[in-house]
Amino acid sequence: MNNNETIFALSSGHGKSGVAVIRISGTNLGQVFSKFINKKDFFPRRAYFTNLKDSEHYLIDQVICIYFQAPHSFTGEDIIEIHSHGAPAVIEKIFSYLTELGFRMATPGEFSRRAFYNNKMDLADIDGLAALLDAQTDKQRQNALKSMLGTDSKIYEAWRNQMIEISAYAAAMLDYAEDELPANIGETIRKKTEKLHEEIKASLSRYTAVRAIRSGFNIALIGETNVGKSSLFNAILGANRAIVSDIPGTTRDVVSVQLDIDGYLVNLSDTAGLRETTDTIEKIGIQRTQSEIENANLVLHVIDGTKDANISSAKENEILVVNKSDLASCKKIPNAIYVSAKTGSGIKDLIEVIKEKISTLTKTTESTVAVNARTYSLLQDAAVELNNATNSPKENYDIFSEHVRRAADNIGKILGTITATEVMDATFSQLCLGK
Ligand SMILES: Nc1nc2c(ncn2[C@@H]2O[C@H](COP(=O)(O)OP(=O)(O)OP(=O)(O)O)[C@@H](O)[C@H]2O)c(=O)[nH]1
Ligand SMILES: [Mg+2]
Repeated sequence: MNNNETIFALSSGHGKSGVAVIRISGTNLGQVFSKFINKKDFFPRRAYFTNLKDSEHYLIDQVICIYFQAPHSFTGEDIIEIHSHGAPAVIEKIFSYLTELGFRMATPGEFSRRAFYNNKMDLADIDGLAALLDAQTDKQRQNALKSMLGTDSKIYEAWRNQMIEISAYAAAMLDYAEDELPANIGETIRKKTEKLHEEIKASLSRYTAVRAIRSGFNIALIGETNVGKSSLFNAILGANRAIVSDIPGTTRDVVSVQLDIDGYLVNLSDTAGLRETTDTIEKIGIQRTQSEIENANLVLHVIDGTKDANISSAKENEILVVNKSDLASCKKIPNAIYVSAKTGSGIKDLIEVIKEKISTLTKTTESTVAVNARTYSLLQDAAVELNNATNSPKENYDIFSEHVRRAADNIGKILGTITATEVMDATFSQLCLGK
């Protein structure tokens, strides 16, 4: 990819809108800016209202232009922002004018790639940016923002620096006499390595919670047929999405919706009731229910309160919900939530319990790195190397040093300090055009 080319993209959303923002990034864009605003002198970071004209001096649109001078811009290059009216025809016309000027449309993630090469962002920051652009709920926004603003990078950087230092000391032990090195250095670096190993393991254990914040908590309504799962699903949603009937086996496929509960994104699924069946389609539905249970962060196990249930306690990550409590003969099960999908009683309490479960699951994520799918395996590799280092023979410091160095390289890959092309491509391709 030629980095000298001037690129442009629509940075605002597609479709009809009041204002569209088109960004142009390249080197020495001062003259182009001067032409756009028809002024010789101008200041960076100042909004100029102008009649933007094409090469034949026909008016394209009345726009606002801002010039960001390198290196004080998102990409670290010169950037021009054009704020035009948001009509698709205006955007098209500006694009064809920019193409005439010899600029080309950016590929997805190309702006961020340039920001990375110009040391404006590391890969952990870009992961955060990608998550922020996807954020639908407030917690997702907070979590992504933390990564994007470099909080995660600082932790990774500190880990990596310690590993490099440990590895260097271990290597030095081979070349220097004991009295030339700090006292007890062997023991000190082993202890430090163990501590790093513990910290990384703790971060890895939070992966599920971070993933749940980023992609949503999977909550599945399960139970026998006719207990009122679909009715509860509709009651929680406040809308009639799933079909309800008194025929057992009504729901045959998984019906899912996304909800915002207390700022957390929740994927709520209604499933086919569990029972022995010979019906081929219902069997497939029941298989799907099983895989929903496996993927669920939380299961709402629904029981019909009018029937004798032989369940007395909830499993881990399960809430027992006794439905049809409006009917008289409800038997008592400890720790279960009593609701009526019909009258709506108890639904609020159920939502409160769901909120509590989510907040317990996410509590541990507050102050550490947001491990995502890309960083997960790199952190795992680093943990394995550190473990190998601490288990290496006491006197064999060259092997120890090599394992810790490799762990440092894995952390380097998270930040992009050490990059493989595939890692970079995967990271940037998460982003949309104009970022
Ligand atoms: N009285 C009363 N009836 C209910 C309540 N919830 C559901 N029902 C009735 O129970 C029957 C079954 O409800 P569904 O919501 O379809 O049950 P389901 O668990 O989804 O059933 P399947 O999809 O067949 O597994 C319907 O006739 C509902 O009207 C409730 O809280 N009280
Ligand atoms: Mg149903």
